[in-house]
Amino acid sequence: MTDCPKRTLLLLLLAAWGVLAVSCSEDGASGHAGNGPTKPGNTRTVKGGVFADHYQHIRIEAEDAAKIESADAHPDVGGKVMRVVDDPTASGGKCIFIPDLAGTPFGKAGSKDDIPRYARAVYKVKIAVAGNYTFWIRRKWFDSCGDTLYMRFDKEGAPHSDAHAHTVGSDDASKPPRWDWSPVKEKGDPRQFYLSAGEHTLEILNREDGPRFDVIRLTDDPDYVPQGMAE
Ligand SMILES: [Ca+2]
Repeated sequence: MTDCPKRTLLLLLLAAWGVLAVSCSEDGASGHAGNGPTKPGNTRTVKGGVFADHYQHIRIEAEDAAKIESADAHPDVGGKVMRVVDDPTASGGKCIFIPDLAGTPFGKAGSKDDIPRYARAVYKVKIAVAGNYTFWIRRKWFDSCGDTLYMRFDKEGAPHSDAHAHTVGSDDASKPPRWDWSPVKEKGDPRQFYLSAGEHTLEILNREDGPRFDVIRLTDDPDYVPQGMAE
């Protein structure tokens, strides 16, 4: 019985620790505001224990664009330059596709089309926490003349390929082409875009013909590298 006060104190300390632990966990989980649910796979181990990842993670299915504005493709291809297609190898079973020879903003698709053909997919992105974000896109390039896209934030209405349009791609010569992730790069590293809290417009614009793109990821974790479908 002489142990009782000590035992009570121990229990109180354990209870306090439990409250603290739950508080930390909830705080970390609430940091995952974005356009899609974030799964527990984003937790990471740091010195002294395991903490919930406090970074922002936004995941967008490419085919869920707020709108796609596209010129008609070259008549030999038909349809639009940029279109949503079924693809069993894509996340959600769909991706956006720019067929080979459909057209480019430079007026060349192979050797038979000298008319500029513009296309873009537009996304509305809600940023909960201002910061420097990296942009990743799950894509399947076609060939060395079909392995780039443009992207830009908050420049809707600007000329198609102006200084605000960043090229993503030209980074994988795998044959056959494969699904993989590309960031916008700056000096070899993923480029960081400062995004204030609030809504932003993200555009993916055509540059070459042939690419498919499937999922977009934005994160303020500079070390994050998406794998697989990054669900
Ligand atoms: Ca998809």
